[in-house]
Amino acid sequence: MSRYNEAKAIYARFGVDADQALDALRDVPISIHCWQGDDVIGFDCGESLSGGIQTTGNYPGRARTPDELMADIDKVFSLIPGKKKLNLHASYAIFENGERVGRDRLEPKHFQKWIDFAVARGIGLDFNPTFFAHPMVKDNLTLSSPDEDVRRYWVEHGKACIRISEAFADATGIPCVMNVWIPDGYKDIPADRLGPRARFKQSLDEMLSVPYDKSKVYVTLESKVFGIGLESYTVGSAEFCLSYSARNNITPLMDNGHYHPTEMVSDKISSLLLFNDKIALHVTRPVRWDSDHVILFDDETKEIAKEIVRNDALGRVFIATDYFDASINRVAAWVTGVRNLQKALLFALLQPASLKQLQDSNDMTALMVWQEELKTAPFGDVWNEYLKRQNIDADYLTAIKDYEQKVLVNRK
Ligand code: RNT
Ligand code: ZN
Repeated sequence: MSRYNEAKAIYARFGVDADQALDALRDVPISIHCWQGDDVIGFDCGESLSGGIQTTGNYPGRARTPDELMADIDKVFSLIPGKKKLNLHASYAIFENGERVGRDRLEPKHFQKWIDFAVARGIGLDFNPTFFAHPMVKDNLTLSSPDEDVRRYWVEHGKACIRISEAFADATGIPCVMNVWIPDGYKDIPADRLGPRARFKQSLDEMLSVPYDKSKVYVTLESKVFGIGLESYTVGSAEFCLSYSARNNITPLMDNGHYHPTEMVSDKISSLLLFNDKIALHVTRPVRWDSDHVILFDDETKEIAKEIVRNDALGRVFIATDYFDASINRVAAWVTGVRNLQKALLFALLQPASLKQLQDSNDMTALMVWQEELKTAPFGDVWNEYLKRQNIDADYLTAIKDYEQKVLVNRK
């Protein structure tokens, strides 16, 4: 008997159909962030990263041009099983023939190369306005700025991005998730907490007043607890973003690096599912802060996946990755993180539905025993079978080392 068939028999004894789990996983799209390849720098203005987020490390091989980034993304995609989308930031606009426009003037044509890239690969595109690392970010403020010129500029940027998102959806035939995150905040204790939030609210209202097709573009709003250099006050707090999303029928986005360290996104998903048709996630790994380490196959990632799967919400949660590690091979970082997220989803799909009944009949003894037994069930054999069915090599390090030697080390 093959290892997979043996594993399948063991899972069957738990009441789990492993084949069904593999089929389900194949259809779960993961929106893979483009910004792991170049340390979140982008192509539009070459500013170094700011906005309270930080990439650390200087491992060789950072993608410096659109062609390099696209080549890296192709390498990454070739090593990841299942359904993918590509998640772009506005700062990845590609200007041609010496043309250069501000972020308030971006148009779909500035992303034509990305559209062609996605269409050729049959994948969808997601999008993010880039409200950071730009000279028009004044005093760490964008949409909440008291300077009307600054605020207007970023409102126009947001509007431009909605139009671009709709063009992405039209070109690919796949809805586009457009996520709004602003870094706005203060390092030290502000004298006015209401004003900036009122201006942010006003700016979002203005941005969202552009007509767009809500079946094509899903606008999401990402909250945060604090950023580096912005420790005392964050305009787009959890309460602000949840309330705004609920009132305005947009989708809340939770990044699991954006909460106090003992607060778990896995515990928040069920509440949001009760009050929203759709929710969105940025899956990352915070190490003591929003450090954006590579996603591991760790307890919280599994718990997040379980909350999506056992609440029957695979079709209601937009799952995206968001991490940036420059201290190791970036392609390896990318692939490892996405594969670990997919592993967590598979792990969740291999949990028996009957666990809920144990809880409801208050058999907490059996619940603990089964949950622990499941941890050492032959998960690896099922994962390897998934890779085999998807024609993906289980060993991805050899291919990456080879790519490093042939391509990445020459980027000096
Ligand atoms: C920052 C947010 C945001 C960014 C990306 C690059 O704390 O997580 O999502 O990481 O947009
Ligand atoms: Zn995020």
